[in-house]
Amino acid sequence: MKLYSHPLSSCSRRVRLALLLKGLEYECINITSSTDPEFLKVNPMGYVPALVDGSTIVSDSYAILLYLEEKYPQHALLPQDLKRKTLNYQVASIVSSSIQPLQNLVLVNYIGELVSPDEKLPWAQYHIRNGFVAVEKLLVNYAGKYATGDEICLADLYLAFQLDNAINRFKVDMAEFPLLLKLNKTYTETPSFQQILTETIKDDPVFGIIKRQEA
Ligand SMILES: N[C@@H](CCC(=O)N[C@@H](CS)C(=O)NCC(=O)O)C(=O)O
Repeated sequence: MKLYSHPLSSCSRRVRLALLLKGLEYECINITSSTDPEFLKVNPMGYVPALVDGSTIVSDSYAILLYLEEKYPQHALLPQDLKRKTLNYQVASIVSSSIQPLQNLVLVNYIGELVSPDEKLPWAQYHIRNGFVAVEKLLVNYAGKYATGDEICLADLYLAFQLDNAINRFKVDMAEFPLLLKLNKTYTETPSFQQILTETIKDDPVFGIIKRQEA
């Protein structure tokens, strides 16, 4: 298997954690330009992640994770219980549709250029907060050690790296999200999450433009 990825991409990190949990070996190819013609042959969108598994090419983390779950069922990422399974779908969808695209670096940079550099941070914080308000309420009666119980599931893969972005990159005030803060503490103390969180590349053309501390 080959994974086209970037160490600081939350979308790539979700997939790398799934591969790690499922014990799957892969070659990791770091993409630092979304206009790389060779990469565009793999994913015409130019976004990471993209997975090549034999003759199967899958891009978009949600599709990749569902593909991995079906093909490699070890360390299941979806609980059997339908209510909890549906919660996992909801959290994944909220993060991937209603938070991450609104705070991705390309859009945040664009807001900075179009409106003002001072608007980048409030823009990102506003959209992250909206999503977190919903997720905190959704999980309040279901969370255990992890988001939807005591096992690491799909929702955790989405939340962990979105929380890292919110707290460390966008300095979101987390005081109103006690459950999410507790989950974040658990993630940062869990070795598999730690392994993915600590991989970085400094200064590259795509992600280095806005440094983590400045965005
Ligand atoms: N829905 C896609 C979003 C992918 C995405 O936004 N990837 C970002 C990194 S998290 C990216 O490739 N950014 C580089 C760029 O936009 O040029 C997924 O979940 O995989």
